[in-house]
Amino acid sequence: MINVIKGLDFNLKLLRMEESKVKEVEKEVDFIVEEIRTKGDLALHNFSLKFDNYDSKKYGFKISVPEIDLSNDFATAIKVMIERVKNYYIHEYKNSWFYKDGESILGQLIVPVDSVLLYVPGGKASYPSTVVMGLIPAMIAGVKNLYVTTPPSKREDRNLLYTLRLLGIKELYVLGGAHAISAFAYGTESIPKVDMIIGPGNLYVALAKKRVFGDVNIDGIFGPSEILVWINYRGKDLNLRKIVCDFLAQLEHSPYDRGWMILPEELLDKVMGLIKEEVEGSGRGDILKEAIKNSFLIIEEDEERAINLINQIAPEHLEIIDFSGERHIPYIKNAGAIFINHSSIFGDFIAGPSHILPTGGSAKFSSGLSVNSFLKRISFVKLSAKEQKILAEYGSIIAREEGFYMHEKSLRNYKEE
Ligand code: HSO
Ligand code: ZN
Repeated sequence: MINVIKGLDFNLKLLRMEESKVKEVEKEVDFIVEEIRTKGDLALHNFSLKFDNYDSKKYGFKISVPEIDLSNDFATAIKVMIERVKNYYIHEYKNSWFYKDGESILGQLIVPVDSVLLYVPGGKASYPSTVVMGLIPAMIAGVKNLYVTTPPSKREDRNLLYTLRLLGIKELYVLGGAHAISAFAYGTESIPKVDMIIGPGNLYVALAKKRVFGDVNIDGIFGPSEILVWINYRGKDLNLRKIVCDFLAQLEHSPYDRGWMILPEELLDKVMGLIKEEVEGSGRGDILKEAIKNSFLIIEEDEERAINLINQIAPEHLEIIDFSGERHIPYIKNAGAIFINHSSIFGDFIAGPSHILPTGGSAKFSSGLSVNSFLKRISFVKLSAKEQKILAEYGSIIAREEGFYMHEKSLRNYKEE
């Protein structure tokens, strides 16, 4: 059953994942990554067979995405989703900027990375929405080479294939897990090395991304889903079942998902009853039963303390239920995405922003996937001769004090010209 705790008793230790489990997987991931890096395709074939029960020697590492004619309600819905995600990201600021300083010009060039791999998770569910949420921001950023991989078990997923085609992706790699991440991070005889790897995945994928970071860029460590719902409202129109469903929706992806609900004591019994009812009636009850064990109902009625808890937890999704949720916005510093009034579930598919969001407290220092995730900033400097002469004086003094002979000499050349 779900944990119940008083706000004042909640502490960050309760947020940690079981460390021994993570350490164990980390070791395994280290081994897999190194095998691929040093042995290339040969190791990749072995891991495909071992972990995915897929004979890549026989069937290859990629398939061509067939043109599927879907004229059902999914086809309509995914097209609406694509339009909404495009409309959202088209607003994101991504322009280079320059200014004139006398005769000099300075600025910043904004340039996309050249190649990106999107990892689409396997498992029990299907994730065409993740294709949209990952690829559209990359396309708007101007990334030229986009690759997509997914575990081989998903190679006949019609909705996935249809969505890939809609977005112009003609090849799908059928590699999953840590071996897929390592193959694209370092390249093998058959797999291209990319500049950046994005997308959510299980613990293996998340740890592999962490492991290869530095050799390639990654979007972040986006692990099991999370939600924090803050009920700060007691009006008659409070629809607790709707809130509980929003809450549980984020807990049904995997047994590692986590939720927190901050609520007044008077609502506790009702909410617990509804959670029990909904979990029992759910088609994914087994996962939910595990995920609620990692989750907390936190009794807290003081606004300042509630906001403090939110900022400490830094949840992936934050849903605020209040008569005017917006009034709290200036105080929320850490969250992947904020949803005012019963709307967190829209964020998964159809609101507009990407559902690839920071988890595990990483919203304290990082952001969800967006156009900017794919952009690099290159400094631009064109100094006039006059400015070079003036600045050389100051620059050479700093060089001298730092003890760099050639730096100082180089700067002096400009002074004396
Ligand atoms: N809630 C997930 C995204 C997703 N849900 C995709 C279903 N499909 C992100 O935390
Ligand atoms: Zn979801």
